[in-house]
Amino acid sequence: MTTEYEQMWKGLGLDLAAHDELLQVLGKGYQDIFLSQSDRPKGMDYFNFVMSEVHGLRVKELLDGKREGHKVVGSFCVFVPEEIVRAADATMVGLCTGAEFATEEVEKVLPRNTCALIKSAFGFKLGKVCPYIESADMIVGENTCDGKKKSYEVLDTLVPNLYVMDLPQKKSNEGRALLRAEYQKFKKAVEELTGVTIDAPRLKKGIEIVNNKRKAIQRLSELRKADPAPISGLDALLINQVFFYDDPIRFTDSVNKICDELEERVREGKGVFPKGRPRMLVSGCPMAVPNWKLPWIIETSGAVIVGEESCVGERGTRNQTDVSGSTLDELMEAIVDRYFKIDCAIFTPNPDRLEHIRQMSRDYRADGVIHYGLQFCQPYQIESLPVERSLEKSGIPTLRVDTDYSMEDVEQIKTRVEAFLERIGIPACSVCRCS
Ligand code: BJ8
Repeated sequence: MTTEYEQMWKGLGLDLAAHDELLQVLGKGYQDIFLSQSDRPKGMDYFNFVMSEVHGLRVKELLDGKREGHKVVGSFCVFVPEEIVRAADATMVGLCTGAEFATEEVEKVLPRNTCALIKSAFGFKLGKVCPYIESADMIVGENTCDGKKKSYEVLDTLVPNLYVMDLPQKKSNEGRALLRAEYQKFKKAVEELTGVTIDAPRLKKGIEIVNNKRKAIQRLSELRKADPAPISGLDALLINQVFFYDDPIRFTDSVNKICDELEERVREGKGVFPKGRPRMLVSGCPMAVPNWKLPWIIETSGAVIVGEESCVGERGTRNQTDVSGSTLDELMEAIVDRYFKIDCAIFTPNPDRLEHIRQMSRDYRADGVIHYGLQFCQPYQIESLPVERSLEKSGIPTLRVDTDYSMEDVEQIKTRVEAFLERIGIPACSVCRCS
């Protein structure tokens, strides 16, 4: 891939040596974590291909699209409404935030005790290794947690095209009005960027494309309720991660294809792990590519992950946008309705999230919940304590894991996960790598 795309990466201003190093680490991690799994569905071949070309062919497609007039909008958060971007014939992509990079450079502009996700976004920019941020015509920041909000002031000095969207902190009428006003402003900004006026038919089309993508993911989630699980949590997470990069129509088709295969597996009672394997729900901070550490630890410790209460997972994809409206105002209102339901921990208070975790535990028949908090992520770390207390009180065993993107604590986390599985009564023989 290196030589084929070298000119393209050079043109984007990437540091070729550093980028090469990143791809090598990524490729090795992918090989060790994903390709080493057994009984993977055939449909994962497509996602393997996407991952092998995530900095290659997909970026080329975006650049080809730009030459034909399709703008690229980069985002860090599921509050950025893709429907509006699609309505203007532009493409939305998630920006790189899942690995440590250029830490020394990052710590010159951000405090050391900033969450790994934010530091990662800066590391990819400062280390010149993210082709997506360099391809983006507009980078959308959102005022969610304090870390992101304040770091966008710094990011604004590093990129020429940052657009910051304000977001409410409370699920109140005033909060909803703020979100509506911000989405109206965002629509206008996208129209200015693209030169396209968004009318009702265009917005309807945008909504349909994004709804279809979510519908396919919801179908996948539904299939993960089966025991034995027809797909590993790692592979399901990967599909959820690709959601943010791939062409939405092709992605929808590919997810539906793998779901056909998984349906067959469920019918035949076939699974990727033996029936009765302990079922875990992972809840908490989002996991962007290549943040696979915790799921890998969980699934090599004798459990299967059956759902993610996360923005790279069900928090990000569970609700659809009502497409029945016929006017632009009705459709914009439907978008506000849909996004206002996202129960990110930046909201205060945030009881819906706890209820959602409970609901998911029941629906996916989870034996336990593993709460994933990134160190220095105040919203999720603070919320994890009442979440744990409340789940435990209602008989749902919960383990809180606070970590970052380094590999230093792998053994320590593995020991804790294994002890957790033992605590919830998983026989010692299944808490090993052989099953
Ligand atoms: S809607 S979860 S994608 S904000 S991990 S940067 S919260 S300190 S990512 Fe998020 Fe949107 Fe919410 Fe979802 Fe801050 Fe925490 Fe870091 Fe975080």
